[in-house]
Amino acid sequence: NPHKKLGPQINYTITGIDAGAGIMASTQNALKEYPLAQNKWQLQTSSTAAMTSTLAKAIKYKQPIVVTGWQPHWMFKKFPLKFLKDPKNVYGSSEQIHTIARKGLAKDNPGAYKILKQFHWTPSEMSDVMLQTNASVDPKVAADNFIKKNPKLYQEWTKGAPRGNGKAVKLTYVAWDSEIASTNVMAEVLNKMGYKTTIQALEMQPMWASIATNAADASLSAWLPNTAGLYMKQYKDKIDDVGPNLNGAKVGLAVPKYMKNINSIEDLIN
Ligand code: PBE
Repeated sequence: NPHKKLGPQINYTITGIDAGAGIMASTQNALKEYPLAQNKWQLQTSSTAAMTSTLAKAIKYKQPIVVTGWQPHWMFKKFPLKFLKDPKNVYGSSEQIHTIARKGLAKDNPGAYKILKQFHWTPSEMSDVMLQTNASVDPKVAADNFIKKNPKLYQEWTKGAPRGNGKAVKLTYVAWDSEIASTNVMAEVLNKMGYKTTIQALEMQPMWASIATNAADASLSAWLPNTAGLYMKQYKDKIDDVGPNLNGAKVGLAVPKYMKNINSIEDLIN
């Protein structure tokens, strides 16, 4: 019923993901700024998997739901979703995903560093890998498939870089679908170039710390300037910001398109 107030229908709840995610911190800010919290709204912590499965169920029955949403992610391909307008710009307009490296990597391993620096792709290229893994293809196989299909990209990324001759590279990442995709592609690219790459999934804080303390070489998981902004602020003197590996990422609140009267975060409290 479009004339019924939204809040009571969904228990004033925004369905979120894991507590450590930047989108959760941004949503806490949104609760204050709009002000949603003052109007009974709350953010429910869960996981990406639980959020997408709750979303799938709501969409199946055309029920209202508000989720923490971001792109690139297969949820926007699989479900009819729209971002809510954010007139107070709490989530920032557009995000980039950056590659960060430990200080000293450029000097110790200039070949791997060059490849990391030259690695750049589009949301739709990243989505190709994510859709494969979402269809249960092993991430390593999905990465390999992608490289085979995109020899030109492989050439661009590795251009002018020396062979690795077994030199070790350790990548850390946060196990979001997007970073599972990028990290596995990078590992396969480095391995094809003769480097010996290991990858390790960590929570957000230890991932940043691993680069800042030289425990790992690089990570492709830094959503900036907003989503991981607090970590960048904390670690910016202790890491090397190699630069963006993807432009045009976006973070915010999302609802199914059939919620025609809800188009802005401000509409949640009307
Ligand atoms: N995300 C996906 C992450 C970054 C990648 C938007 C859920 C977050 O920290 O919120």
